[in-house]
Amino acid sequence: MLTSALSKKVVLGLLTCSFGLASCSSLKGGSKKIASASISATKPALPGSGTIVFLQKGSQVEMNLSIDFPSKANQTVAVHIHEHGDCSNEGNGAHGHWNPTNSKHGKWGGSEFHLGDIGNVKLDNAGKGMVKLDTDKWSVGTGASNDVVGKGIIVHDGVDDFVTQPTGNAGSRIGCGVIALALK
Ligand SMILES: [Cu+2]
Ligand SMILES: [Zn+2]
Repeated sequence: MLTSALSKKVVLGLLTCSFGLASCSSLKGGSKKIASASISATKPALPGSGTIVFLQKGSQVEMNLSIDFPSKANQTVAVHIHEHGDCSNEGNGAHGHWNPTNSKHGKWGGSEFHLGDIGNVKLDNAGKGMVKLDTDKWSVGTGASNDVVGKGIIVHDGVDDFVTQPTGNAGSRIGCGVIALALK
């Protein structure tokens, strides 16, 4: 039991540390909460993968997202947290954007936005892209309405216009993952 918990921690440590030194040092505290999701392609014609990690550090949550969709090289794709941790039916099981504050869809940090509105990710010429976000608007493993655990992460085929309600007109869903608590 102890051994498996420890090895899990080491694996996650490596995963998180690959995103940067700040995440590595914060793991040393031992009491941090981490949630993560592995993102898989929903359509065989548009292969891809990704990882998202949420690390709670005091009142702040640090999010690191990394995606790799070769067919979308040199393009921009929208990524949101959706309300259900359900990737069935090509990601449509995740339903709409996670919106516990009953806000309008918008751009993160704007006057109004969903708590799931991570936004657009620019992919490089290999189809890889990364986003880092620090916020006190989310929590990890608290069971509160702003807890990211149990939600879905969706990668879209198109760009979020930040205006169209309630979706941002971001197109179909090409990637999906379920956010789960990784360790306490
Ligand atoms: Cu979405
Ligand atoms: Zn939204």
